[in-house]
Amino acid sequence: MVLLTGFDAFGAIAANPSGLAARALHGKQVAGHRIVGAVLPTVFDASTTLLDQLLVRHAPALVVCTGVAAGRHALSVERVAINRDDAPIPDNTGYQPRDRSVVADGPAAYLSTLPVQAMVHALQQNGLAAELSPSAGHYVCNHLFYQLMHALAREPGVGWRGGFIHVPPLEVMALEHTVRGLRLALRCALTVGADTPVA
Ligand code: PCA
Repeated sequence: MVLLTGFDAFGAIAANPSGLAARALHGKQVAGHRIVGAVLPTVFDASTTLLDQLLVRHAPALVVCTGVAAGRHALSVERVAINRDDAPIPDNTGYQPRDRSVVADGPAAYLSTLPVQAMVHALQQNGLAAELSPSAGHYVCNHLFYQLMHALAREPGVGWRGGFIHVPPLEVMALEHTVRGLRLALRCALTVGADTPVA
């Protein structure tokens, strides 16, 4: 199976397309794999705990975590998770870490192990707005992305490929396009071999 996570509502985001898309794709098949879609709370600690539980329970072949990013106009495949929490607003429990490590003794950053170039190319070929993104920010999404890559680095057998995609708000991209894009992204990550830059 493959694991696809999204987040719930937070801050000014009343309906989070990432969580809605994960729910819409739950139980669907992609490239011979069943999708387990999960909605995580927009909470630093609890999102990580739940992700760890899902990794242990499902041992997924592929993990793609997603969240919404205000101001983005394209499906944004993230390149890198950095070891820094610096929350511009509190999470859904009121916790607001400022300039703290995600993992105290962890490496400065992890690169996504998804075929990020091929995924952006596949999305664009299918008529969707898509881009490579150099930063997942400093809030709960980057935190979860870093924790995911840290877990996969410690236990490579759990799932070789993992990474993060930011999606635009619902006012910018209709949910059906986000859902279609995430399914295409999963298919690409399951079927392409080594990633290569696409001209
Ligand atoms: N987006 C936030 C956290 C939850 C979400 O969907 C972020 O970009 O960090």
